Amino acid sequence: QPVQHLADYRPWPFTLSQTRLDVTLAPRDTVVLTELDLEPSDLPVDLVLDGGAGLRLQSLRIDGLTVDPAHVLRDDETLTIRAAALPRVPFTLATDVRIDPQDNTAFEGLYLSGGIFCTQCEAEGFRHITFYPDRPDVMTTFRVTLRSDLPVLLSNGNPVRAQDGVAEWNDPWPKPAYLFALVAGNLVAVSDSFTTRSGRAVDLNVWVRPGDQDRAGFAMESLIKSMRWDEDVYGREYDLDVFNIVAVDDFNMGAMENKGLNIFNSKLVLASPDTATDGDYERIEAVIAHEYFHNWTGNRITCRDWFQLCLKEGLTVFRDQQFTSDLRSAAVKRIEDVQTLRARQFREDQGPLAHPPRPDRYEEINNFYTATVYEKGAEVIGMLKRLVGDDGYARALDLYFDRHDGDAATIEDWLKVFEDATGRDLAQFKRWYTDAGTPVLTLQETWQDGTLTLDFTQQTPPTPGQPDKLARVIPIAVGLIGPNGDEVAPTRVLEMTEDRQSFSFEGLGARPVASVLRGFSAPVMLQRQMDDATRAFLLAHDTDPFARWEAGRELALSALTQLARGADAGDDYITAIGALAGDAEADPAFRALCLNLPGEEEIATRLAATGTTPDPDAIHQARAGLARRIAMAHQDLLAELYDTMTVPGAYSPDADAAARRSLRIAALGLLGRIDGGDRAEVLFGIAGNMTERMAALAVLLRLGRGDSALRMLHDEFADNRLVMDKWFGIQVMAAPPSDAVAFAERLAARPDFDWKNPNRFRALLGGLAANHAGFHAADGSGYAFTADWLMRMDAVNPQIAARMSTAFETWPRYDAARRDHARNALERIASLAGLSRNTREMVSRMIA
Ligand code: HT7
Ligand code: ZN
Repeated sequence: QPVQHLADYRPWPFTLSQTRLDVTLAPRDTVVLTELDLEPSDLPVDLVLDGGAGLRLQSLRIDGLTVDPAHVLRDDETLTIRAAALPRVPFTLATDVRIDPQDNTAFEGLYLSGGIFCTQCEAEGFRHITFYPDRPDVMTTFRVTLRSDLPVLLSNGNPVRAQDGVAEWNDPWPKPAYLFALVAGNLVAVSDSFTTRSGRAVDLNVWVRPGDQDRAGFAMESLIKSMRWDEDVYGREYDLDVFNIVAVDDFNMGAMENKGLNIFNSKLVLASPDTATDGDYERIEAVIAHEYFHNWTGNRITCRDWFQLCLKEGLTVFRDQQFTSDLRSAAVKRIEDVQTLRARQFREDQGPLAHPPRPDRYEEINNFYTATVYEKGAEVIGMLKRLVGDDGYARALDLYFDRHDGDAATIEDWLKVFEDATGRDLAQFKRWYTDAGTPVLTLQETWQDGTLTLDFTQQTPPTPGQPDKLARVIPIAVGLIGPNGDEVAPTRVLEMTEDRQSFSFEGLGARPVASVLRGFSAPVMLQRQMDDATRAFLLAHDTDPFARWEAGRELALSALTQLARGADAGDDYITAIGALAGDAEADPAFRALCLNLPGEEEIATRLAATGTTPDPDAIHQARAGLARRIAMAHQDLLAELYDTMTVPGAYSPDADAAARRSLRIAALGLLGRIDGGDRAEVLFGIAGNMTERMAALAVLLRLGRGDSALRMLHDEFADNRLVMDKWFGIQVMAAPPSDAVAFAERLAARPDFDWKNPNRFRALLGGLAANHAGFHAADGSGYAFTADWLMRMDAVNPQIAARMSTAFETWPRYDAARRDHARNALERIASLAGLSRNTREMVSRMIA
């Protein structure tokens, strides 16, 4: 498949009014009978269907008659019926295809996971099931018959009948093939019901393997909350009689929003206090919501083509972020989202894989399910909302649903509803969708005669294929804090549209401190001269929780980058952070976020952005040293927090309880730097929940004294795949960097390193990539180990290999010796015979 270009979009020259599938399931030789009701366009054109060599075609008929083979062409990716063989009136095309789900290790199309037949069709998986116009703008109704002896047979839409090994499903809502799904297996359900606000009764089921029911209740609660929230906040109701969720162990991503039949990675469904952490619970709640919200933003309104992916993903991430903010702490959620954005999207934007939220070319669409499409796509919507206001946003969304229900839409359609609903011209704003790169916003301040002037400049560094960038619209939320710590000007959103622009605040009595980019009002990097005393002032007094946290973060980064360069620093930070940690008025989760030092990757990013080549070992030492100094300086306070931030009673994953645990764990992590791990040892033995056990284990592993805890965890949970994934991951992630690669090698040699399972593979390889100084070991061993495994995985599951190759995306910023090792590793992958399109595209972009 050659490079795909946005500019080449053409509508499909046929109309498809219904798809009927009849599937007889078997590990080998599954029979897929497909009937497509087609109508040709006016001009005679060939009928080109997607579907490659993996489909064994038994018969091809038009209106019951076999198509003359002379008119049929096949290549590796398509089947073509020449125009001469097609009727000029509506006709039915019937195919009989055989496939082997048992051999499908790529988990794309129909495959088997632990004896469960299931499908993954986004983005282009349906073409591995049958010949089809596998593109999102071809939407039709599906009627599906499933035949199997397995007890549970599910597909999209409403059940029509189920008896004697045959189940029929009818989906009345037209949909593209990527939303098709089927599941068949020995499954049991946790069931409930929901009545929509217009009175439709909906049966809800979360299907899991027998024995897992007692860990599916939280997923069901989350689903019900999501359904209610989408009615209350967006006025969106569910539109079928049944909503099914199925958990499977082998899944390439987190979950999939198939119409009425969401399929989930089991790690995002199954949770109990002894197996899942608070973070797992919060993520399950958010992903259940995300997939449910897709029913409107993605399914009822889908994407015209895959270039528009952020139309559904950015909006749905934005909606799930709003949902979590409403259910939990909005301030904490915003800080967490910004941390994720910086760690994943800013990193992507600074390296060779940078691309716009709406790319205009790709080779392999699966490589574009990225932080830029998802998280930056959500940030762009946040900016739109800030610019048009809450009312304008609500009007625009109502118009979007009214105007585009049933459509396969574009980013242009999306922006047009905002223009029409609010009267605003969004031509310049559109650059956020079409341009890659993170703008650098520079601020200079002047104070004269009671007027504070903020002079901003914006500049976006070149990214692959986009050397020059024009100015964007940047909403900059600003408030002013007076010298006594009171707010003298509440938040005001400045709209920057030029390369340089000044904004003045007049009539001020004394010089205030500007609190800039409140709420992280735009996804930019702010550069501003500020001394540590002023940062500490904002950390103490800012009324905007994000800006307050950010002041502490800047203080920490300022200390850490100086320490990593060999300078002496950190005293201001240590004093300020002690005051905040001891502020009993502040939310414990907020205090925990402030106490957690920036990670090594983030420090490296900051150093690189300010022109210093990051030294992973020096960064590791600097961070460990500062953590130790904080612990020494505040040991009484930290010990008190550790002792008092307990949560009485039975475990609950709610925000308040999780907040207390997060502060307790933050204290534990720091105390572990000076108590030799004694508290962690005790906590690991007595904690009744996985959150505290994992935190304790991380402390012990960092100190090289985790063996007995690891043994205990293994003895207790050897049969629990999800806990064992944690067991694999944390050993490498929390290992002293000099041991990380050796540990990874030892773990990879174990018989229970079931590497073809994406979760297990990600646990180990992702664990190593997350150990910054371990992955970037000076001898190149981290790179070599990772490259070896990527090559092995590529032959089995190209999506996973390509995705994990992003461990290398920052390689150009390191020293020459590391760069040589990384380039060698990437070149070794590039030269592998038979390398998949997925990994080839990623590696060639990284070494371009
Ligand atoms: N829309 C879903 C994306 C997805 C996916 C993409 C490529 C390969 C496998 C996949 N599994 C799921 C998930 C979502 O964003 O909601
Ligand atoms: Zn999504």
